[in-house]
Amino acid sequence: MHDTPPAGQHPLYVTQPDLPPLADFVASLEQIWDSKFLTNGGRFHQQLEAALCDYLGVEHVALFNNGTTALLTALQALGIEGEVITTPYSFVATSHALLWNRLQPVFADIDPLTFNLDPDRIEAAITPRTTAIMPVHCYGTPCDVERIGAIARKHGLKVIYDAAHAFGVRQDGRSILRHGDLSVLSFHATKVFTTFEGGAIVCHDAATKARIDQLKNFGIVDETTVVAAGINGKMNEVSAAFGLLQLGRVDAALARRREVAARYRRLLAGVKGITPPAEPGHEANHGYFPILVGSSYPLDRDTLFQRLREHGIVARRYFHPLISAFPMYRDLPSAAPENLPQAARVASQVICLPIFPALADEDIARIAGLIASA
Ligand code: T4K
Repeated sequence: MHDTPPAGQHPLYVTQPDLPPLADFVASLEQIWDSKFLTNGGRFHQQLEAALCDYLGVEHVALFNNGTTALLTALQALGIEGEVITTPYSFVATSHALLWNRLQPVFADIDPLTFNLDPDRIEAAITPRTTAIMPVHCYGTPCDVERIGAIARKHGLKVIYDAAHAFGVRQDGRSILRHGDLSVLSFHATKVFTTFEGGAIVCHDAATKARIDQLKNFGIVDETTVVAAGINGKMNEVSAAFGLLQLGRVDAALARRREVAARYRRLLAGVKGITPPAEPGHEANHGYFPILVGSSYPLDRDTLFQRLREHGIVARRYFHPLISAFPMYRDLPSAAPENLPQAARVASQVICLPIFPALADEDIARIAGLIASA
């Protein structure tokens, strides 16, 4: 659709999946061919759910065909109604999942340091119609989960974390996914851990997992019983088998991402007007490397972005424009720019630099050099 690599050229994209050896994938495909079981909770699907519970350190994982259907289903599983407080600084799927469920997004501003929902602004946005909060661990940086949890308990609200960026993120030695009522992961090709397309809901009890499993399979309980208007959100066997191969590589991929981030930080330290992401105070996954281009930098953000493109560096302005600026949201009262000053400032300054395990040290130096020499 876009950003497809031109033949013979190798641009440096913002991300690139870390692929297992093709022969390993072919071996998995042979098993699928032999079994003739392609989807609907087959062997690889079951193995991947168990392996992810183990790896992530969580109780229950329900696999999905992508993160967006997982978000849609998470909202259905908890019976969310009315208004949901969320962030304007995210990928559109976060708010689209609310609209698809006929829920009203209420945008609250972000914390300028973490780029995540500011708990003070959440509390100020609560009305009698509010039933839930849907924060995003943006770029994998943990939200202020303690304060969000306290606000939710005080006001009787559900919390669904959009954890699309937060695979493998840990805080105080434990998974960030254990917070909230549900957390939703994305395993899209651009993510730290991928199953081509894919996603998951993490939940804390067997009854909720059973409900989610029904909802992702048309609401079917058995051959003659359908209990809800569910969707088809199932992950297929090819994706699940690929996920198992990925899982075996993910620790090495995370380690290389950490090195890439550290190298960028060293090379960009002291470049006037450029703010690299804060040193993480948690076990990060380095899925993104967002820099802010401030007014003391010689070029404006979009000129630098263009200059990088001219050199074959396909960085991205995640998340500009804000979700609240898109036509289906901008007339909401909470979408008014004066309600979201921090999000607007960050969106006007951000560039996410290429970061992926195969990014070579020379390329990191070339990207940082271009930025430093403007
Ligand atoms: N919530 C949040 C917070 C999210 O960020 C996302 C997805 C979701 C929910 C929804 O989850 P999913 O339903 O997608 O599972 C990409 C991804 O498509 C999207 O998954 C992701 N967030 C978003 C932040 O980024 P685009 O439109 O920027 O993708 P695209 O095709 O421009 O790809 C970006 C770069 O990655 C390209 O320059 C090239 C490279 N690339 C891409 C693909 C598809 C590859 O190297 N290989 C590939 O296969 O949205």
